[in-house]
Amino acid sequence: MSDRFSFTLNAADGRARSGVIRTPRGEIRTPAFMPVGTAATVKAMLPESVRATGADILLGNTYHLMLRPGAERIARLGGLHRFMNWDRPILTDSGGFQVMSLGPLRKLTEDGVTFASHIDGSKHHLTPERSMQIQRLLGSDIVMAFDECPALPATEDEVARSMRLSMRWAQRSRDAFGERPGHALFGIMQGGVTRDLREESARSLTGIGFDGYAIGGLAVGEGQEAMFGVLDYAPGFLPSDKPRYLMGVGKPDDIVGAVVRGIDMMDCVLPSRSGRTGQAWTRHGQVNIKNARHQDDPRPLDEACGCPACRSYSRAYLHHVFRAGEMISGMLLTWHNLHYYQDLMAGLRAAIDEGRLDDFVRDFHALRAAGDI
Ligand code: PRF
Ligand code: ZN
Repeated sequence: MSDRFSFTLNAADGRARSGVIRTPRGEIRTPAFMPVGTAATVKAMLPESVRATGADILLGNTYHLMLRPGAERIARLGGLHRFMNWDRPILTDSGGFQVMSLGPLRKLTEDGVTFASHIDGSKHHLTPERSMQIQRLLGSDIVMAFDECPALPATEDEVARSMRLSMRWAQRSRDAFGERPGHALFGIMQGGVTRDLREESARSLTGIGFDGYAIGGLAVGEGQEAMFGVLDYAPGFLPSDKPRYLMGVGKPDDIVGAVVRGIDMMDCVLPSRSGRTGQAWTRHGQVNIKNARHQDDPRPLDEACGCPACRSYSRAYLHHVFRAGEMISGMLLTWHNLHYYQDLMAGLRAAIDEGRLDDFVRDFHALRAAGDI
């Protein structure tokens, strides 16, 4: 295994690409979906089970881990991989986005963000430099630049001002990260739904130079049509030989649409979070296991799925354990959802490799349009 970080493209179909990111901790097949392990766990899953669904990489969060249990503590305990028993690649988000969406009291300046913890109200300061330090203490394989994602609704002026601040922070992130062989630093494009701002942001980031480029500031309430509108041009502003990561996306049809438009990596809490609220994602669309129509149904959630929930349990059982508030409910549905997401990614990769992505996408939508039976 190489001791460097690299990205190799295997095939392209239209604007979609398949490839592989190589890191000292293992390979990431792209397009990749990253399950979210915010607090050093993918909720309701053992790491070996997450791996069994097909995940090559997890996402962790600077914001949550700095507050609890603390980055210095995790470093003393051997780093995040050892701490959470996941030895494959980990990407960590940089904290700015989470501060703005979770911190109850926050103050933004040129230097960074001061905020109160959502856990105990204690005061903290996060800057590009501190975010880089925390992500190094965690031992993150893919480090994200420190950015700000403006809350919507925002005027174009506000989005422009915020994007330019994020670009100055991107340069400070780059400077503070330094040279770390085997570890990657990704820049984050901002600019809302304004083409000129997206292009300006991409020029700033490519001028600084990163190992990969994220598209931030989407999936924040603008709707799928507006998001796809930006994805119709934004990936084209980024170097084609570097990974492109769409942050915080999404539903299965968002993922398919993003991959078609040239996205290589994504993350979202949806499959794990909705597993704990009784929502399952299948080839036929969304299934609400709470619904009384499942209570006498001996069939699996999806007869074509190879996950443990579908191999060994009926819809009637999944309905029962959800209604009874049993912990196995969240475990089985999360496992199924993550398995479904990874199956979808594997299907997309194979379709790109074989030059039949159009057919794959058509079948994907046709099966969902027919609905759950
Ligand atoms: N920036 C960062 N993390 C993010 C986002 C962003 O814009 C988003 C937007 N969907 C999700 N996570 N740093
Ligand atoms: Zn399943």
